[in-house]
Amino acid sequence: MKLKQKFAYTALSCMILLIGLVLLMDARAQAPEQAKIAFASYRDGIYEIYVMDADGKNQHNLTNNGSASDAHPSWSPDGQRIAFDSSRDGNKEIYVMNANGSNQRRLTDHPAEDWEPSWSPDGQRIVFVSDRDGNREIYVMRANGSNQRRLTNHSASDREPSWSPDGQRIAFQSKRDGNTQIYVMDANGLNKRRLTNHSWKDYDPSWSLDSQTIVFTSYRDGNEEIYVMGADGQNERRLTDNPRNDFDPAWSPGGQSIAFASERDGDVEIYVMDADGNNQRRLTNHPGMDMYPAGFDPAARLVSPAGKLKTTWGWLKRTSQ
Ligand SMILES: [Ca+2]
Ligand SMILES: [Ca+2]
Ligand SMILES: [Ca+2]
Ligand SMILES: [Ca+2]
Repeated sequence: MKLKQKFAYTALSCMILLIGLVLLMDARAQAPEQAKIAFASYRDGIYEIYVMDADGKNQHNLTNNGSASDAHPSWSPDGQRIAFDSSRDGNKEIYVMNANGSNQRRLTDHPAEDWEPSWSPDGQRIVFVSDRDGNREIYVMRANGSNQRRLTNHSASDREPSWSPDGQRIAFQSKRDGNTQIYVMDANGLNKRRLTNHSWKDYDPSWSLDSQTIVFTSYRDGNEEIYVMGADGQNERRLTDNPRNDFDPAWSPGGQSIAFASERDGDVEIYVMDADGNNQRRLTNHPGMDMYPAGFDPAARLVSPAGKLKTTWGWLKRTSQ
């Protein structure tokens, strides 16, 4: 009897280990092996989600539905999936797809506009914008679309949420003090506070990997430029200096560079620069508008405080003991 129990226990352990390994291999099969940038492009006559290598090579269309606008890509922290918004059902909804464009499915289902998704660093939740309660507010839901609830509650427009990589805070832009400025709140929606205070608009916040710095767009110089500041709103400094618009900054998860959109060459293209603003270079070159870049770097996944693979390995280790 004891031997039988031991055999059953061993068989069960092996089975669980096998399932775990299959899940892990599946995760690795779907996540890109090298750094990628997803973005939205108008080159096909309507916005589609594209992906390219970090050096601009291998650009291809992931959504490819032709009839509706797909924009605002956001990578899951493990690189397996991309959340985005789409108007394919008549109004904007949040969708998710695998990193190769397969298995596109809807997460929200509301007659109001739902858009601008951003994944939590543990991969469990997605923060987004909706005007379902009469004006633009920030909402959060589980990554499968369940348990949707509101985090802001203000008559002014609240938009562009960005979850800090340490999971603690959500940066966003709000008009609540008259003009669009950058704010931050705890991940549960409490403790909202303003980070920028300028007579011209500041918007599009994106966090550095260490959650210490926020990159954003400002109109304070008479055209859009990219700025960075500390997570407390101190030490603002300009990274771009170009008479045309520079906007949509997105920190690469590896922390080495910042992708952004710029009109400096006539139409909107995706550019990248070092985190200090040096070495600005163009990645796309197409007469259609290319914007909303979002980076994924498999190297960053290993150092991420909420790295999903590490969790999986830990679980496997515990299970096999
Ligand atoms: Ca909707
Ligand atoms: Ca609001
Ligand atoms: Ca500029
Ligand atoms: Ca272009």
